[in-house]
Amino acid sequence: MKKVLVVEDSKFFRNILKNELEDLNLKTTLASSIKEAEYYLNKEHYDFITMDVNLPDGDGLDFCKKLKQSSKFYKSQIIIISSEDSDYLKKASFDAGAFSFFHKDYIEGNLKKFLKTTISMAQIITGSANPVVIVEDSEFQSRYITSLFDLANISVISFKDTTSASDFFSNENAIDLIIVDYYLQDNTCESLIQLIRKNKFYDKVPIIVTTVMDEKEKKYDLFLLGVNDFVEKPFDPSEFFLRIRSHLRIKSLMDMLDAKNKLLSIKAITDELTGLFNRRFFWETLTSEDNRAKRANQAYSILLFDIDNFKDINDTYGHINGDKVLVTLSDTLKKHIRKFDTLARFGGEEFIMLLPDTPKNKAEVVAAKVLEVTRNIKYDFTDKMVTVSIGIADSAECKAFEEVIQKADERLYKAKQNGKNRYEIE
Ligand code: GH3
Ligand code: MG
Ligand code: MG
Ligand code: MG
Repeated sequence: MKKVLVVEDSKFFRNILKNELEDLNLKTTLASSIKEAEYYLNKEHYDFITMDVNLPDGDGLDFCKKLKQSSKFYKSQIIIISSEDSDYLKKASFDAGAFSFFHKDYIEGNLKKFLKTTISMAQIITGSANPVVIVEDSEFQSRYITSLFDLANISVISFKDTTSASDFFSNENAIDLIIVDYYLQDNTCESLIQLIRKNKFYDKVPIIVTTVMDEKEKKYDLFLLGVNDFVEKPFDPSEFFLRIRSHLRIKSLMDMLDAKNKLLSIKAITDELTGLFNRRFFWETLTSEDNRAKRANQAYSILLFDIDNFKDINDTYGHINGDKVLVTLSDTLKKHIRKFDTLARFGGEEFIMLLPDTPKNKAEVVAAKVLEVTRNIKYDFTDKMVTVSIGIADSAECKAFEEVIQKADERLYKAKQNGKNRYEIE
């Protein structure tokens, strides 16, 4: 249950406030002076404070400012309540970090509605998994925005100037939203926005600019720089939450799409059973390596290998155990290849390896290693050794990459003819 502290010296208004708030299922505590309010605030946290301006032991606005500046109390949302309804006082309230401003005549029915909307607005914001970044040079404003996010249970990372923010945005940090003040002490926000939009990592993170200006041209410019929305100060919390909600929802949908696309593209190049690259990916890799090797005047090798007597394994131990051999062999070989080598499943029980910058005399060493590693794998369904035969060819002896594969295939056949569990290189 949310808690409210009413700070009001007039008994009459205290009762009005009490009645108003009680309908809301909020726990209400009454204080008639700053001193009394401090006593309650030190005992427990209040989500909201209604603050009278003229209090017997001081000024409500000053007290508001003091609370907002304190790292202990700044999270309480303060609603200034006054019998005076001037624009000056409203502005002073927001400058003091107030959450909202109410005229005393306007309380009945309206304060309740306001709090109810704000609380439910804050609760409808879902889908933010990462923090929000605030770049704001005014400590008050920064705290105010932070407190709005606190209500919505969203964590905040804040910066006071473009310099420290620039450092942050030069790196890759998982965040869901950026809120930037238009006028910053060391600069306007344009250069920072350009920097953020230059970093591809942040291209789907919405940017909202907070502003007091209503200059259309400037807004157009900012839109063109990649700003997604504007919020004018002082904020109307409900509008703020609605905007944040829609931006966070879009961001989370885009994240979902991104994750799905990533998965799809991984799927498109991966062999489902073994997790190795598939044939299609191998062809693409081979094509680009062939180009690269020609330009660099280097030779690459191809190892084409095939499990020996695999049909017998299937027939004797069953297809499931046959699959187990394919998976175990793949997992084991994956661990033994170099980072820039490509291992793929080329067909049923046939594998292919591309070794960049490796002439075939060096590839021979790799082939010997593959034979040895394969022979040493232990399976739980048989004590028998599983072996492979390998054909080796390199690009130095061929005109085109198709020819390299063809040669490797001929030598694989030769290895089978010559007794299997061996490689052939000529
Ligand atoms: P060789 O030593 O000459 O290569 O003989 P082999 O028995 O390994 O070769 P063959 O081409 O006669 O048989 C290959 C077998 O591999 C037949 C096929 O059913 C099996 N196979 C192909 N893909 C898979 C698979 O994904 N899982 C399983 N369990 N078996 C497969
Ligand atoms: Mg008073
Ligand atoms: Mg075979
Ligand atoms: Mg075969």
